[in-house]
Amino acid sequence: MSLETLHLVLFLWLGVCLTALVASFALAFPRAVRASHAPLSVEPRTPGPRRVPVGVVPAPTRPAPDIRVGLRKSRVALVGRLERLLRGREQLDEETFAEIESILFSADLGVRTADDLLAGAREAASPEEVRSALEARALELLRALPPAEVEMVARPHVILVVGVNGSGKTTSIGKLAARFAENGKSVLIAAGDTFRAAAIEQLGVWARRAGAELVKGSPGGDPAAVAYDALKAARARGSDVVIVDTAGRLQTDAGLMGELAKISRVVRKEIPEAPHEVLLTLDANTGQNAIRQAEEFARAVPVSGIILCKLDGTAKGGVVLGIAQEVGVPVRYVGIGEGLEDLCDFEPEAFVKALFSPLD
Ligand SMILES: Nc1nc2c(ncn2[C@@H]2O[C@H](COP(=O)(O)OP(=O)(O)OP(=O)(O)O)[C@@H](O)[C@H]2O)c(=O)[nH]1
Ligand SMILES: [Mg+2]
Repeated sequence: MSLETLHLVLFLWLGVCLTALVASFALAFPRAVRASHAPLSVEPRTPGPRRVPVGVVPAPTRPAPDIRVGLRKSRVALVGRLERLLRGREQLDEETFAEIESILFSADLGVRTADDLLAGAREAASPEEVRSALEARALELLRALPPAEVEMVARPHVILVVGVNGSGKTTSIGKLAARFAENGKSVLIAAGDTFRAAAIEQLGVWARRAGAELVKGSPGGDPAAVAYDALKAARARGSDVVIVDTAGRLQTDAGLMGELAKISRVVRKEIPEAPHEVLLTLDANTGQNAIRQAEEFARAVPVSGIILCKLDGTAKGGVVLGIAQEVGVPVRYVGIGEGLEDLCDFEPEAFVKALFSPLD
């Protein structure tokens, strides 16, 4: 064997030894070896809380719904008639004021609210200024309400939804749940309407659309027990929000109104400060009767906010002003359609501006 061949064999043998040494080191201390090549991934990843447990979350990038669209019928009824009345008038006389009052009545403002707004109209210097004087007074009425914002301090944040039959509870729960889910909150809905046969199924459809979980009892069961179970489940799972649906009931039915108080009591057993919000759904089509409903429901449970539903289908949007003046509970949301996204935050400025804006 030549000297060169001997060097080559020696060199190869050394290479084999070095490779074996590195390999055995890597087996003994895998992390150290990997760390020299790639950034160290510290701990095995434990899955974080699932923010949106079930279903498909709607795209969060869609534009906010336009309250002007929902108030179109009301605006036509109010501003359209005002414009026709005042067009070409030189001055404001008693006859004109009487007609303005009747227009306010027909927009479902109620006697007290209409008179209040009329006092604003009397301050207008000319017919052209009547609309803006009414608008200014309406805004004053709405600004007198307590602020509608609610801070979510507890986990789960518990919302009880109440209202008369068909007023929009279940639909609004779907819309609310979707909003929470879009904001990264995990939502659990309690099917507290055990009375109407198809109610649980209907709520299940909304829960799936919104990306929320559903806790249900048996048909005809005790709604308070369903709410209690839902709270327990939410605590166990670490859900952010629990929304409790309830069966529709007439505000004059003392027995069923008592049932709402019972649901609140039972919920408090599990979480003493719950429910953190009691939202009352009112159908805007019912006009002045909505005010009576709000008064009665507020007597049975501590109503913290109102969802005014179906504003898109009615010219009675002015009822918001009556609610503000006579019930004193803030309107939190406005429903302007049957879709998941058809829920507006109630903002006094935007609402009044949309209600009194000139017709296009
Ligand atoms: N146009 C329109 N329709 C709505 C709105 N909110 C609810 N609805 C419709 O009103 C009807 C009743 O709504 P629900 O959500 O079932 O009302 P509910 O209060 O849960 O009814 P009960 O459970 O029977 O007491 C449904 O046909 C909804 O699609 C809204 O903002 N606009
Ligand atoms: Mg319902």
